Amino acid sequence: MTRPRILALAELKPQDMADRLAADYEVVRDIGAAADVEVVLTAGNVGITAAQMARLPALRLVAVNGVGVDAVDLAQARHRGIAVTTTPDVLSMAVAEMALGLALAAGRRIAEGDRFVRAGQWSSGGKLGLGCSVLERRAGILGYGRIGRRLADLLRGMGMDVLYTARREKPGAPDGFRPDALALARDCDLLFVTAAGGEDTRGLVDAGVLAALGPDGILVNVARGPVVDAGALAQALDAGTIAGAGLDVFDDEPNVPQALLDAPNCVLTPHIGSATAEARRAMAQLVLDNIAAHFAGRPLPTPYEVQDALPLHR
Ligand code: 8YV
Repeated sequence: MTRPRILALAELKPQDMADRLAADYEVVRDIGAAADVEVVLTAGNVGITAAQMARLPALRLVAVNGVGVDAVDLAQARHRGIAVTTTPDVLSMAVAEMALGLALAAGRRIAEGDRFVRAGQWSSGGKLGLGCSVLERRAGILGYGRIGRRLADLLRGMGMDVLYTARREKPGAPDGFRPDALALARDCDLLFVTAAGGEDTRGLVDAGVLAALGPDGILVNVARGPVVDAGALAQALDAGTIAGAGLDVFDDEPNVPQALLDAPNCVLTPHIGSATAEARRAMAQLVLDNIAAHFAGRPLPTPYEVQDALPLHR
């Protein structure tokens, strides 16, 4: 029996999940040889452009291995009636714990301390400056979607006061609402960015928001690089307008601006928020389930919900 052909613009991990994909489908990697394919596998940070879609006349499903759809041309998908699926919920804890880890690493100078020890500065009598407490401070969540709320649960469970901003106040939410990023930054010490990427959130964290966060403030971004104005952030770190930052995402991955590479009070990781074996296995399973449902003519298990794309208040 011939296996359906699918175009893979991204890979599945761990390897046994990629093997399962390859067992059930003929996996094509060259878009030039995919004019007949109905399904594209892509990732949150890879996506698919309108120009790529135009080369795929038979396309019916874009299966994203991730939750971000900012790199998918949604308008074109809608126009052509192409379904989009994502992998919600199963990665929320992984990304939330990454955000917490970055806050701890920045506030308690963990990465800096590691470099300090390895460079022999401790053994040669050096002293690392004081850090600041993380869990005894007030957290602000910018973007109260699935990941933001998972992070809020985690932080509240550890005794932190948590505030959030979102498109609108969520009735019954256990955390305090602020109407926009500026008001949130004014009232919190740790600002966690978990908002969706895309034009609506580009530059949401700007120089004004960083100034409002203040000289003891820490910024963590596990969402998308462009939500934070990287130039303003580099300046704020250099000038001491904020105390530190933890960044897992960047404008032009895998390239990181030199000013951030040079900032000692900035912890950098290579977009690994969802990169736990557990989360990646569950994500891959959802990708396989969505593709199988498409070919069987069944409802898609996790279609992307359009209301998730509404803009966040500025
Ligand atoms: C992954 C992500 O890096 O979910 C997203 O949108 O950016 C991340 O989880 C990526 O999608 C891995 O496939």
